[in-house]
Order: sequence, then structure tokens, then C-alpha cells
Amino acid sequence: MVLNQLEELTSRAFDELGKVTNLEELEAWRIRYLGRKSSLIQILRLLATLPLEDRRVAGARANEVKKTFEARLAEKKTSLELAATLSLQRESLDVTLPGERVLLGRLHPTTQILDEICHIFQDMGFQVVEGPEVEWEYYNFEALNMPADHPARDMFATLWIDFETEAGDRPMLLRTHTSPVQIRVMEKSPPPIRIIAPGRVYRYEATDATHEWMFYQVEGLAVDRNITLADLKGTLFEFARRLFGKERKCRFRCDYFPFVEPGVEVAIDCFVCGGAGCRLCGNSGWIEIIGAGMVHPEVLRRVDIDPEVYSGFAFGMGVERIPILRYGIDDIRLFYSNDVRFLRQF
Ligand code: 2U9
Repeated sequence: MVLNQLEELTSRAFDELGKVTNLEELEAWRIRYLGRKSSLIQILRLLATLPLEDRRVAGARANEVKKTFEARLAEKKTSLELAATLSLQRESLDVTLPGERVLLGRLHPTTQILDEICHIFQDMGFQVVEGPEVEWEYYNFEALNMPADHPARDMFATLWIDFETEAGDRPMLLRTHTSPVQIRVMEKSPPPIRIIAPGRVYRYEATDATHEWMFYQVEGLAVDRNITLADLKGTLFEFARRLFGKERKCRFRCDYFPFVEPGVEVAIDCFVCGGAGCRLCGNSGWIEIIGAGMVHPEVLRRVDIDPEVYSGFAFGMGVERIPILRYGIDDIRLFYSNDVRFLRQF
């Protein structure tokens, strides 16, 4: 009878000990199973009333149980204390250690200049428009007065898309300039038009310090009645001075692009040597920053704008060229090779 009670007690005690997770619970367990009012101590007191033979067997077992309880209690106490120390160690904070530097993200230098350029033109009333980077050959060349056999296509080394398009015989390419965006706008909306088109463009070129196969452009277009070369000149002079300083001088010279007539190249006087000649301007005193011109009548005609009624000017510039000049960066490949040592300087 007493032996049965002892077995039951042992199994219950071990069960509960297994569920103990901290020292307070362990103390409660000790009081419950080894305290003065515990069942075990009461059983030990009861032994005196048993016949001698029963007392010997039950007494031996009860003492065994008491020793086991005490041993298990000590074991559990050690393991809980160790766990508590470890968790304290984990949570402890050494305030003498040097702090961890928080790395802040920043805008890519191209994005920063792109924003600056867009803001200047937006101030002058231009709207920002974007378009697809994978284009139809039509929008990239044909609509811009460059039919298939036009020699000016050589100016734009092209990456062609090598798959059967849905339209089958309508070839696609990675746009070589953002001009297709302007064609798309003119197709859809009648003049007056004042837009700029920023974005990535692609060229089939071997890369070196001055060439990348992908770079950013901003192109612009204004179409209205009575737009003249003087409007082009005023707009681009104002832009160049806002970007490079109001003391800048600007120079216009003739140039050729198949989509404009006449075509011009815009240069500013070198902001390093002030025109005397240095490494940055190749000793010429001038730095070319923009290509531009009056929209070719043929380009207007193709989008159903009557060149007898309307005229327009257009311009284009390479975006990376601006920080390259401004900060004296000597390799365009730094822009897209993702070296944070370069990028975090801006
Ligand atoms: C339409 C009509 C005319 C955009 C133009 C340039 C001249 C030009 C280059 C500058 C450096 C490209 O990044 S670059 O290589 N661009 O010189 N772009 S006129 O003329 C247009 C565009 C669209 C409908």
C-alpha cells in the first residue's frame, strides 16, 4: 500500500519537474514534494505505525525516493542556473564596444543628374514622358527619317532583338536614342507640344573609358506654330547656364543629324580653364554638351503634322557626360559596375 503510494508520488513528481522552467517554479516544486507538509514527509512519519517488517521495506524505499528527489532537485537547479547565466550573457550589452556604422542608401549619380536636368526643363514648361526600351525599328529609325538603306543608321550601332515577333516581319531593337518617345507623343497628341524624354538607350559597342553599351539620354521636343531656331537657342542657353553656372558662354555650330534640319551642336566655354585650353576641353576652350536642331519636315509629315503650319525644335544629350565633366570622372564604366567606393562619393 505504502509502496504503491510512493511509486505514484515519484511518477507525479518527475512529471511536474519536467515542466519546471525557472527557479521560482523549482522552489514551489521543492515545497510540494520535499517540504514539511509534503506527502513524502507524511509517509515517513506514518512508518512508525507500521509492523516491523513492513516498516523496514517501506522505510528503505521512502528514503530512496527522498534521496532521488533531492538529487533531481539539485540537478535541475544547476541546469536552470546555467541557462539563466547564458541568457544573461547573451542579452548583456558591452557599452565600451565601438558602434556599428549604419550605411545610408543614396541616389545613383545618374539619377541625381537626371532629376536636376528634368527640373530645369519642367521649370520651363516641359513635361516628362517615358516610353519602351524595346522598340519597333519603325519608331527608332524609319519615323526619324532613316529608311533601311540610310547611311546615317551607321551612327547608331544597333542591338537587334533576335526572336520571331508577333508581327513576324516587323523587326524590334533596343532603342538607340529616346527619340521614339517623341514620335509616339506626336502620333497621339496635336501641337502645342513641350516634352522631354529621359531614359536608357543602347548601342552595340565595345566598352572602354568613353563608351558604354547602355547609357542615359535626355531628349526634348517643342512643336508649335512659329517655333524658330531662336527658341531653340534661348531654351538651350538657359538650360546650359542653369546647369553649369550663369557666367557660362554658349556656342552654336552646324552639325548633322538625319532627323533635324538644320542641325546644331551646343558647347559651353570650359569651366575649368575659362576658354584658355586645358585637358578637360582638349585645348579647344569649348565643351560640347548637346546636339539639337529644327525637326525635319519629313519627320513632322510622317506623324501627320503639317510642316507648313507647324515647326519644332529638338535636342538630345548624354546624361553621364554631365557628372563626367563636372567631377572629372575618367571612366564611364564606373557608373554601372556597382562599386560602392565610387557610388558613395555622390
Ligand atoms: C524627334 C525629332 C528630332 C533629337 C536630337 C541630337 C540632335 C543629338 C546626341 C547627343 C549625345 C545623342 O546622347 S547622345 O549620343 N543627340 O545630338 N538629338 S537632335 O532630335 C529629335 C528627336 C526626336 C521626333
